Amino acid sequence: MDKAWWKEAVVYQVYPRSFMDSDGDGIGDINGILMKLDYLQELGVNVIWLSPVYQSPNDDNGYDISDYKAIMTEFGTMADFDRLLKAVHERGMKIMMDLVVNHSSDEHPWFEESRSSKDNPKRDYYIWKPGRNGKEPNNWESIFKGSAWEYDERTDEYYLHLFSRKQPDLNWENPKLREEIYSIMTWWLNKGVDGFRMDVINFLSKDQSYSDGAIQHEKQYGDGSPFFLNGPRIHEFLQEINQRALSGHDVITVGEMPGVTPEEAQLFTGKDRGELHMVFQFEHMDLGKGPEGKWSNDKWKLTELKRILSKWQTGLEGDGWNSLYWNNHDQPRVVSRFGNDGKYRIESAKMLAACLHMLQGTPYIYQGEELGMTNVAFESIDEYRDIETLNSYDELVHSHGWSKERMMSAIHARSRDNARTPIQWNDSRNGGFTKGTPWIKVNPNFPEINAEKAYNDPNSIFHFYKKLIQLRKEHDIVVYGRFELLLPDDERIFAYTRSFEEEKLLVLCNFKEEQASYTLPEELHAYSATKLIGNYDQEEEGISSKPLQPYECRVYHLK
Ligand code: TEU
Repeated sequence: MDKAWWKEAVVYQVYPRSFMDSDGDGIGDINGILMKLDYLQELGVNVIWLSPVYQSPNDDNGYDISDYKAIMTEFGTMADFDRLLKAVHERGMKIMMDLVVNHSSDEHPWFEESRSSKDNPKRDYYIWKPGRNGKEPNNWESIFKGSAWEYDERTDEYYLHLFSRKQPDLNWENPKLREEIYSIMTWWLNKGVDGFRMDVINFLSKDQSYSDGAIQHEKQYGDGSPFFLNGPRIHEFLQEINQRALSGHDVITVGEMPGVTPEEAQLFTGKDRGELHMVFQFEHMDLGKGPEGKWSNDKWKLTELKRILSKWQTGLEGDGWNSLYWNNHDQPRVVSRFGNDGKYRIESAKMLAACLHMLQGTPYIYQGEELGMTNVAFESIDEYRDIETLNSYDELVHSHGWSKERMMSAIHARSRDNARTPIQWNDSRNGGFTKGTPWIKVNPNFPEINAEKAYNDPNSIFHFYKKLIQLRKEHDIVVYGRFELLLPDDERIFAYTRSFEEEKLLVLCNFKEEQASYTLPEELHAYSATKLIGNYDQEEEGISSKPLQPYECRVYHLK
């Protein structure tokens, strides 16, 4: 297995709007991140992934960019950014930027030109089509609900927007547009940024037929994804991004890829392919999806979660590389989703952390995960800010007849705003996030769950994460060991080994509130075992035969 710094790294995702507000306007900012660098350094993370900080009208909180070379006014200035980059580098850490180039904002000057006339030189920077019988060019649904096409009367054509109508898709078929993107990337690389997380990067290449998608469950719109997920030219575009922008820079790259399989990911991340280091796959995040997508919030089974994660572990072994994540700014809080955010919040948050960080791949921590922050349950839809949540409420309650109660309970489980409430720094007003009025309310559990409290408690989730990160630095096996699943049919325990040279790791995680006993393969008992980390204290020699306590995890080093 080839060694690489980005395999050994731990990445921490900052969602700047909700991280720390330095100036009292209620919105997190770059100077706020600067104030918390000591905290991140103490945790031990190597790379900070910044969700978008570019100029944006914030229809989708910065994922709609109107100027790729300017900092969002609410977040600060380019001088603030330069200071942040310098301070991060001085601490031996790196910054990964969010690259959102499947679409821009409709307020980007390119789009303003593009929509102005059919013969404008920038017309083909975006995807324009004439209507079909006075309606949209095809039946595709936008990921944020409604049609994926918006009519523009100025030129009597429709433009494609896979996300909101304020996020028109860029036309990657146009070589001039591609050159613009490479020059933006080069501009940031020359500033010294250390990598890119590439937003929905497997959506770039659209099948040029723009055919109708299949309609499921008597829906109004069709599913266009077969025509834009991993489209015909996607590998060519990624290789070109490398040749024209990334080559010669020792940076980290990860592509966000809904709908990707391990076979495709192998092509995206294979070491001789010149595409990406790793991808964010979504199969484990899609557990519980039903007829109404994520809002169905169906039950999930541990055997399914294990099957998916093991398939990815073995599928990319040796050549590709995995990213490891439980949550991000689009997903519910993991302790509420796969753990227990009540009685066993601390135990289950630690168990989930160990379960993920001991897998093979580069781990990503989403801000607040290291504190065991939980989902939030605002009473009224008026307290929500996320465009996907608001549009879905509108559609399901107003057009599909869902009761408000049913929708609010789906929102409490699945809304993206679960991840976007401000970081709880201490038990002062607004959890210490802002001296003003926060742009979205703070989770009311901040007096109990906050960074100051966690920092002062050696048994906290924070210190557990710190130890996991430390173990990664001390043991090659944590980074490079080969994964093997144990007990595949067990609905309570996620158990696996990692193997590297003569050593093994044994990881045992109980996902349930009840005790769980287990029988391990005989050969494991032949090793001498030391416990590396666990979330219940019991120190004894060798692999314990005692049942696992509720949400207990144990990691043994076998030699
Ligand atoms: O997300 C892409 C994506 O497909 C997700 O939107 C996901 O399907 C959805 O959030 C599930 O609820 C990326 C960004 O991470 C997200 O924040 C942006 O809204 C989106 O792209 C558009 O840029």
